[in-house]
Amino acid sequence: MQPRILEVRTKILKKNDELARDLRTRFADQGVYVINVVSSPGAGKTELLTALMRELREQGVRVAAVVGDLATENDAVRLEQSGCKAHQILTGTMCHLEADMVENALEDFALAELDVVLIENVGNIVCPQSWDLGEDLRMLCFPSTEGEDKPLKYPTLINTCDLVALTKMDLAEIVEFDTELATRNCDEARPGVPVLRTSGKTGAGIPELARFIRDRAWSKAQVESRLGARSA
Ligand SMILES: Nc1nc2c(ncn2[C@@H]2O[C@H](COP(=O)(O)OP(=O)(O)OP(=O)(O)O)[C@@H](O)[C@H]2O)c(=O)[nH]1
Ligand SMILES: [Mg+2]
Repeated sequence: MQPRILEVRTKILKKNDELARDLRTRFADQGVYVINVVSSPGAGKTELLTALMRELREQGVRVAAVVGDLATENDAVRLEQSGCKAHQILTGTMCHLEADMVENALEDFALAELDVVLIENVGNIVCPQSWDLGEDLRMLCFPSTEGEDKPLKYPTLINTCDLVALTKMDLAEIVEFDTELATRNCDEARPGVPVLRTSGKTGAGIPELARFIRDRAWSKAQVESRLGARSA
């Protein structure tokens, strides 16, 4: 039975990869920069993204969010407190988002009128890693409250990430989080990955994170418009 199960999984992943590739092309055509935000449950994704969207909006970046949860609209409601639009995806029993769910959710948005789309994935430290959503950047939220060794114990997700946001840094001292060791562990699991220190509660590190994203979004838009001009 085992080989048959693997065969089916391969087919589903292939279909997802094809759709993700189409989404990536669409995002490039529309000049929108897309970030897939992953973490364990409760790592502070929604808190961070709400603060981040507020900051990006104040900097003149047009941003919206898509968020996946098994149940409730809670996170979309919280994200909209930033003043930006958010769309909730309910996954039922699924522990990750898939490209077709994102594609359907995006029907709510005029992509050409956005600079950045943030996708808050379902809180899960393993499942989202093999599901490409067509994103430009995958960001792991790693909270101070989880302990420094988590990137080493659960390497699969960080292995696919381009950026780590250490979250809940306002609690670091209280829980005796060794930030230097955690940063070294991130680097061991994913050599060279940038690590930013943040707190959605206090706003620490949010301007730096917003700048990081804005710089990448602008450079993508410049490259795409140059390519567009060349092919026109
Ligand atoms: N002290 C502190 N608490 C935080 C911070 N960020 C989030 N929290 C708290 O941690 C809990 C979980 O935060 P969420 O933002 O809901 O985490 P999440 O990763 O979006 O959770 P799921 O979507 O359920 O996976 C909430 O009680 C937040 O108030 C932070 O920076 N500092
Ligand atoms: Mg959340």
